[in-house]
Formats: sequence, C-alpha cells, structure tokens
Amino acid sequence: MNESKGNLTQSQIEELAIHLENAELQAYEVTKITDDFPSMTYQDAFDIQWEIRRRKEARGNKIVGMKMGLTSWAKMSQMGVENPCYGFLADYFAIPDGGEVKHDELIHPKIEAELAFVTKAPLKGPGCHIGDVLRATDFVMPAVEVIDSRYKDFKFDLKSVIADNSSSSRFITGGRMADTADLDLKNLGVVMEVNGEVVATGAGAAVLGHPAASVAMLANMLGERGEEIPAGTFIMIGAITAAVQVNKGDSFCVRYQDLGTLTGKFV
Ligand code: 0L1
Ligand code: MG
Repeated sequence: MNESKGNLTQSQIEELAIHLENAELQAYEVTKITDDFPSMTYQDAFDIQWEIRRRKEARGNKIVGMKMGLTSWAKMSQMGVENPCYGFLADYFAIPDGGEVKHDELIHPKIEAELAFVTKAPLKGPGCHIGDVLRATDFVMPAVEVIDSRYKDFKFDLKSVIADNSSSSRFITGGRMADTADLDLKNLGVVMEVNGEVVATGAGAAVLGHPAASVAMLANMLGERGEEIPAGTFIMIGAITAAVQVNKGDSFCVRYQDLGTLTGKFV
C-alpha cells in the first residue's frame, strides 16, 4: 500500500470527494471511481477520504472516532482485496443502544459485530504494536457497525473503498465497558441475531489475529500521513463476524461474551 505519490490533481480530489459524499448523503449508488480514474493511487484515495472529512468538519460535523475495515482474512478474500483500510466516524453516524437506524437514509446496509477500543494515551506509528495499544487503552466496549458502500452491489477495489470512507455510515455502541486485562480478547465470543435467529458468530482473533493488532495497524497507517491517534479516541476494530444484509423492519441483537448485548432496529 506504499504509494506515497498522488496522480490526481487537487481539483479532481475535490470533485471525487463531492461525488462520493453526495452519494452518501443522498443515499444513491455510484460505480467504482477507479473505472474513470484508473491511474489513481492509494495516496489519492486517502486524499479523497480526508477531503470528505474536511468537508463535513467545515459544515460543523464533529469527528467522533475512527474505524478499521476489512481486518479479517475472510472478509478480505470475500471482497477480493489484500489489505485492511480505515475510515472516520462523524457525529451523525452514532445510534444509541436499542435505537433505530433509518433504512431509507442508506442504500444497502449490512451489519457487522465489532469491538471498540477507547484510548487514554496517544498512539503514533510507525512501529506501533499490540503492547503499545494495550498500554494506551482505557477500555473496550461492544460496537456494531452499519456499513453501506456507495458502490453498486458492493463492487469495488481497495482504492475506491478507501476514498468512500471505507463504507462507513452508522454505528451503535453499548453493552458493558471493560479493561483489556479482564478479557481474553482473542477468544472473546460474539453471537449476532437478526429477528431472533442466529445469523453469524465469531471470536476476537478473527480480526488480524488479535483485536489490538487492528488499532496498532491504524496507528501505523495514520503514521504514514504524519497523523496519530490522540488520547480519548474511539476506534472500531473491524468485523468479528461476517457482514449481514438487513432490511427495513429487521431487529438485531448482538451478544458479547463478558460484555453484555447490543440491540437495534432498522425502520
Ligand atoms: O468495515 C468494513 O470492514 C467494511 C469496509 C469496506 C468494505 C465493505 O464495504 O464491505
Ligand atoms: Mg466494519
């Protein structure tokens, strides 16, 4: 992923950011942007994502956290990509535990059972590892991500998905917070139910072998841009379970070993 140069002009970056952000805000599908810009690089893709972030902040939205995506080998191979990616979480993405997600505001949402780490010290790559992450973690808690790729039929490549803020759209947190020392993070079991039926199960190790490895990777990826994870950051680590498509009217409940449950409904 070390393409440190861009091929797009600043005005192309801005145009593509508007194109993808409009698709997000107005909930319509687009084709993957590399079809029209085949020479774009990973640097260009992240520049587009950071431009979308800048636009939201300029409009008064707060950035309330970060997410890692495509962090399981199963998900990478399912989506045909070779590396994880990151995205940002804006204030209006947040839904309370037990809350309602408005399906009409989204295109083709799927849910993923995840964990979130909240930091108490900054983390800066390169060279950040699991030990650094565990030392810098205040607590972990359950989180469910609602992903909603703006690309038709979830058909994309890694550059296109990075530019699209890694399909970020909504997230729900709740359950019980805990110290990492009190949990067996690799073996932590998760059961996801939709309309009362078990649809996916998983364990923490599905995420890059250890959930903290995902936070370390985020610090290292941000380090490539001279950025860091500040103290107090909420970070979703990527899916422990498969992503499950949800329809209007569906309810979900995710049960976490030692961390309680999270629920929500698509209305
Ligand atoms: O959060 C995720 O793992 C998803 C990242 C983007 C890929 C997708 O939309 O499936
Ligand atoms: Mg996710």
